[in-house]
Amino acid sequence: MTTMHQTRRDILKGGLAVAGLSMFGVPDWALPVLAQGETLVPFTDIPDNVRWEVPPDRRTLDLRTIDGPFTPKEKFATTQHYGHPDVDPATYKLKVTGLVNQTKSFSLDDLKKMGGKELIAGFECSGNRGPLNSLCGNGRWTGVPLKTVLDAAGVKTNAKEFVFFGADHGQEEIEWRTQKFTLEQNFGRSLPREKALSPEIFLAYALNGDPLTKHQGAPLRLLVPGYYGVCNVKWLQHIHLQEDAYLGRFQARWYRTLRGEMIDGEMMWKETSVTHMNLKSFIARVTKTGSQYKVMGVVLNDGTPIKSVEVKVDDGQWQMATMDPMTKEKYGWKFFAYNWTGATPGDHTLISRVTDVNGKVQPTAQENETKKSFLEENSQAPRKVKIA
Ligand SMILES: Nc1nc2c(c(=O)[nH]1)N[C@H]1C(S)=C(S)[C@@H](COP(=O)(O)O)O[C@H]1N2
Ligand SMILES: [Mo]
Repeated sequence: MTTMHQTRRDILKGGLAVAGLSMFGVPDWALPVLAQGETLVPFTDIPDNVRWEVPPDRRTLDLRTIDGPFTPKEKFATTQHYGHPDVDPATYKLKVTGLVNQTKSFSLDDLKKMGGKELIAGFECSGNRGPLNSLCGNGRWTGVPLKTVLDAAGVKTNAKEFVFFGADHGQEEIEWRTQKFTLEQNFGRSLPREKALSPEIFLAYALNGDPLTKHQGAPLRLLVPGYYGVCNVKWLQHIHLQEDAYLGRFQARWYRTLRGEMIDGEMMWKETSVTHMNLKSFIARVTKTGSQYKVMGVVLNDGTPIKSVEVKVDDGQWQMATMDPMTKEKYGWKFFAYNWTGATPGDHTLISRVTDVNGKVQPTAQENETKKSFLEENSQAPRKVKIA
């Protein structure tokens, strides 16, 4: 509680002066920290054994502590497969090889000279799911567009697949028919040519104005805005351009979604690689000021503009929530708020759903039932609270 008040003061001191927004008739939830006299209504669905931090390298975001549009670096969720590699920024090089006119090697300074651009992007691990939805965040990243770097190397016309490797590596067992090979592999992900050369793909060296931390992939990481976390290769050290599809473990095997779809009256089972983020909203916290209850939540998607968010209490009607005017960036996460009137003592279930401008509605858990793996879990997610 104290830290939240602290944060509010810090934000106000820091000049993010949005406190005056109420002058323009915007509800004061626009600054999503606990105001004077505001208290958290307890969730009753948080597992007893929850661990927000698993040192040395894992951390999840407790949504109740969101205190502004950008997630501070020390709170940014972090996860990876091979632990944190040691990369010395002084000797660091980004190699660009394969189907380029000229093999290139860039130091961090070289990249900074080409950079200085900003990208605001929401972040979500494809394993992020309810009730806690704690593998997400929102960052203001500084760096250089990938295309600038690729243009410096010169992309050949037959380069179809762009593979991004981190400095982290491990022994992977690769099965082929009756054979098993154990081979050293670096973490790798790929993008098709058209996506890789689109202007928004980004190489970031800073988060919220500070150099990347080791957790966030220092000194350089890939960012594919609107795509799930796994696509954003940390400790990026090598980009390889090739003609053939890349089928590495984290591209083609681990980060796969198995989903049944009715096509022309028949169930088709599709296996797809995790790419763009699916339309999703979830409740972050419920607070109380006097007798007023407020529900605050988060929207994440692939950048398609949002039409509306609705909130439902128990078996009531869907009610329109208000979108936060401070969180409007195309790829950034967005906040919504709902004034919960008529809240009564006891246990309640709250749920939210978002609709985008194309009329796509966040699916119910039932509609997502033919999705067999837990990745890309974007169903409407209930939260349980108890009012004293
Ligand atoms: N090099 C490397 N990059 C990686 C990973 C990894 O294991 N190694 N994990 C990916 C996954 S699954 C996620 S969700 C994000 C996590 O990024 P964060 O720790 O900044 O939240 O990094 C992605 N990039
Ligand atoms: Mo992830």
